[in-house]
Amino acid sequence: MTEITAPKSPVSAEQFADEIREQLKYGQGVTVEQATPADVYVAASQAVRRHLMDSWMQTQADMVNGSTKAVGYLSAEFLMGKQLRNALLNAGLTEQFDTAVESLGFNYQDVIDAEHEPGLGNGGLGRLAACFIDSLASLGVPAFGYGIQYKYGIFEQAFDKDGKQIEKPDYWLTNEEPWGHIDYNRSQKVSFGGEVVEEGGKKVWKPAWSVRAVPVDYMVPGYASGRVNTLRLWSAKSYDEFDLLTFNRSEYLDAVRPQVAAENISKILYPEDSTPQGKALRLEQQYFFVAASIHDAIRVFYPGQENPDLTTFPSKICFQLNDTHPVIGIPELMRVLIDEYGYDWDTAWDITTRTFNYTCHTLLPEALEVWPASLIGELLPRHLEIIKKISEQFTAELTSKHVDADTIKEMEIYTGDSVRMAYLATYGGSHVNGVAELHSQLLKDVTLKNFSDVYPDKFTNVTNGVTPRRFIKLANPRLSDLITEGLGTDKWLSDLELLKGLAPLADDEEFVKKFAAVKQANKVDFSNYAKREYGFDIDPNTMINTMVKRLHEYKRQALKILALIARYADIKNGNMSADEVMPRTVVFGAKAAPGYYLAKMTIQLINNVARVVNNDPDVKGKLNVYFPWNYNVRLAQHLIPATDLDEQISQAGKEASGTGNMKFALNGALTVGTLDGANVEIRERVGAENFFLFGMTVDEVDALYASGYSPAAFYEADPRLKQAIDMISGGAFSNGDRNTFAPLVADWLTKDWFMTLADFHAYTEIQADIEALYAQPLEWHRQAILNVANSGYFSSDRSMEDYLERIWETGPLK
Ligand code: GLS
Repeated sequence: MTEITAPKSPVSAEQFADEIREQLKYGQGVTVEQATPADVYVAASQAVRRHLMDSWMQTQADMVNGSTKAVGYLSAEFLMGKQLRNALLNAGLTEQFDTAVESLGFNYQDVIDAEHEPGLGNGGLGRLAACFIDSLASLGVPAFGYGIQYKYGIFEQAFDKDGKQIEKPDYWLTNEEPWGHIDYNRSQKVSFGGEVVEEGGKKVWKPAWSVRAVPVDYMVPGYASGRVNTLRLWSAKSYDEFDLLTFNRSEYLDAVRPQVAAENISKILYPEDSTPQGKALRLEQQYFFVAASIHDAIRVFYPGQENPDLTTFPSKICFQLNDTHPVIGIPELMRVLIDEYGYDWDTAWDITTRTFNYTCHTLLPEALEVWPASLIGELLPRHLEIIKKISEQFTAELTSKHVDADTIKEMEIYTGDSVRMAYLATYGGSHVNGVAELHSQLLKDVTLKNFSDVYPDKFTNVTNGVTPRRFIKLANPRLSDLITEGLGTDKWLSDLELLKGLAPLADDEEFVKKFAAVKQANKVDFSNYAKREYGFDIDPNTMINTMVKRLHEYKRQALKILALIARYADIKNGNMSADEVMPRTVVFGAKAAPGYYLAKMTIQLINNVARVVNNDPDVKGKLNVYFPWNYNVRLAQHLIPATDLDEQISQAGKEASGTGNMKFALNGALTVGTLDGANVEIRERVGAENFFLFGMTVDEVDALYASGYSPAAFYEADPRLKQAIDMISGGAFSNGDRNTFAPLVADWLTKDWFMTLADFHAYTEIQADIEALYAQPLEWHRQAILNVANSGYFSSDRSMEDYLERIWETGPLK
């Protein structure tokens, strides 16, 4: 007897069909007969929103009237993925929707497909924010996600005939977008520029220009919690729509210039991941959403109060700084408290430091944002003054703690010509956390060592997690059903540690066979999807070996492609007998930042290797390479459940956590990976014997650097590596042209910052173990089941519980 606890709305499919029909008529002015799938998508989405409305309003009321501290998750990115299916699941309307839509004469998949995915994030950091707000709502914790409603999300990626990446704007708001509710009546004014003057002994900021921050509210329905939180994304609008005088002089473009300038602020998401871009617009964006959010929180928690007692602010809401992007919030809250509400410095500092906490998401020093002081001074002159004063206070505090002068210099927040945002966040908040055990340790030992020496208690770890609702239930319904069958309950969806109950079933041959059948069916589905969407002919009877993530040198897509070329050469040159070759389909997915030259060249190389390999009759049926363009959440949801082998092969000490690794393990893929980021904890939990570990450790990497790393020596020493690189240099993947990939090769042979060449041998060696295991399907799937069973820890619900306990000190709404 299986226990089903998933939410189910009492509304019948007939009633839901009527609601869609009503919405089509009264909301959109079309009949069912005239409606397209896109119309039905809008109507169904509006109908679901209406079902969630009462819970949404109740949650807000309970939050404002109750005494439970809320969480404000400040993030420049929220990579939400499609909304409809997730909202239906949480509203308990999935079955009704499917039936209703079919009864209206539509194919439900067409309706689902009509949704344009909002790509308001680059990768892991933005997707993590989306998982976190899902989990907070599911735990019933009052929370706001605060961010920006970019008009253009992450660019749409295409490949040209040479395999090069081209970027196209992703105008995701072309069609009606039913999820975001624009609330003009709750806008905030955000100002920039100008000067600071003294008036009556007080500092007064006289800004030069202002924009109107208009909130666009998205419901964040919890799973089985009855709670619906808010994701409030700010959109920039101009106060000066239009200058009529200028227009009347026929200077049409000049007439709209102020409007364009203001609206530029929320126009586009920066397509950077892990590396900052020193652009004024980016700082404007950061200040824009953070300032609007702080004022919004005061409005929400002190409704209608002229003189609120803001000493209670830290008990109403705590702000989590998702990386350095929102750190300007610290001086902003100081400014608001001092200049707008008249608090003295010390009181304001006390409130501010108790309100903010900071999550660091990187180990790459260049990713810790540093702003030129001149830029801050120009855009936010009052904030620069406040930052200087914070910095002075900090220096004095360090001196009183007997920190030596050199170290104080190293720790400076304001250096005279720049402002180090990570340092400001560390000093200005109560807690700092890394996102995986190893990462948090390295933050303490290396990246923020001075700070952890002085403030050891500030530092903590919260290992990332992913939401099982989207990444198992929605992405992998077959596996979900099998898990529910195996456990006799579906409660695992809100208590993922229950997956442990699957472990004994790994030895039950019947169950293993069912599990294998699920994977096989998912592979067939993916193969059909890839054919339909990309025209690829993927053989679902081969091992599906996936590497999907942003294209970064440290993530080492280069290692994968070099090993792949070596294997291609082995097969082609007859170095492997036919039965030695385990047929593999390698699937890549990756976007490169538009200005990242070597990353873009790596994409071009992968595409050209794919072209050569897939057209070579000598390797037919043994090795195939596909690179579906425009990797996004939707593609992830199709590809992850179909993957046999996942690649997490970054250089040890560089990937803060990774979250793809968790999604794959939870969907029954095995991982080949280094001891980096969350791989370490995944391996510990799933068992070392169920994880393909290779490569140097952090200490070995450091030692090799220290001894003088020479990539060329590795090239000379390993004939297979040499052959692979020589093939690239010789033009084997560029129609004989020797120059195409020369910069990439030169970089590997002379610099190779991330030691791809040094790890090549270990990586190619481990392939034999992988294939030996894959040749025993029952054993492979047994290990895959153990991966699923022991990955329950990597639920974002658990991450949220850790934050609640270690950092936020709050809990579910009463
Ligand atoms: C990132 C890290 O690179 C990832 O390792 C991490 O999983 C993610 C979420 O914590 O944050 N940092 C970043 O700037 N982009 C990321 O994806």
